[in-house]
Amino acid sequence: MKNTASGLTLYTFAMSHYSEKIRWTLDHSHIPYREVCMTPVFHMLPALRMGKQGQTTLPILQTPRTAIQNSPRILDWLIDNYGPLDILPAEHLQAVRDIEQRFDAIGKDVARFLYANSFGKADEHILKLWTDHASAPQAAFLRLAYPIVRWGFRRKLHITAKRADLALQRITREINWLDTQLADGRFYLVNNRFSAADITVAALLAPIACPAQHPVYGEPLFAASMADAIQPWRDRKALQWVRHMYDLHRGEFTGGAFSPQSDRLRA
Ligand SMILES: N[C@@H](CCC(=O)N[C@@H](CS)C(=O)NCC(=O)O)C(=O)O
Repeated sequence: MKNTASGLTLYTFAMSHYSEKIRWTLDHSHIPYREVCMTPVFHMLPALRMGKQGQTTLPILQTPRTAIQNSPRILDWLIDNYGPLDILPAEHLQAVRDIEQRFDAIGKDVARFLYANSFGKADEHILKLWTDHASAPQAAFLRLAYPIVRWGFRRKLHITAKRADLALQRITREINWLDTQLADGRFYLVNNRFSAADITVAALLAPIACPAQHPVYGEPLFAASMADAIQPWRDRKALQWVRHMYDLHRGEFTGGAFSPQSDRLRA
């Protein structure tokens, strides 16, 4: 297990786009951390205990003094404790945070869309992703309980045909917005410089853009299983931009949960 001088541990799910937003922020800012990828269901108790907010969501950043749940709050903490960060420039902070908020708001829709198009069609693949970082007993439990866990996910994320359709509309609206922003030829969303706005948008849309560098969404198997669902957006300028941001700025995953020898490359 990798120790970090900073004493930061980031609790994530490999698949979580909000987790990727923070992981990328830490990697890009050269802030040392250790990443612990959790297993769905088994994350709940630790998340409740660490977050102390009655919420089970990840990411959670455990610092030597406190644990911070919720990705915008983690960025606040990083500004306070590691600022100024070049991706969170004080003079353009409001513009960056507005875009962050805008795309955080469609995170649940992206997850809903992803699971609506995977449950019942790519269950083996979902199960593999859920158990990639599990212990043997956890994996055995999830395999057995998968139908019940899937049912729980459907309920929690309100995965119905109607809500999946609404998710599609809301994602499309933000993709249209991004296309409009990029129409004047700009490369970065705020002040012509790479920022947490670009990271948030690219991370939150990664499940749809499938950038090659992403340890889950860059998997050819995942891209193939979602090919029909994401076809309407695949070649949109906005999604090409996401892949371009990954090409240019994603860099190394330094938390230790993913390496060049990761599951994906071993598979
Ligand atoms: N607003 C939260 C949303 C995080 C979130 O929804 N995380 C999902 C994974 S992408 C999660 O932890 N789901 C499991 C759960 O709610 O128990 C943030 O920005 O951190």
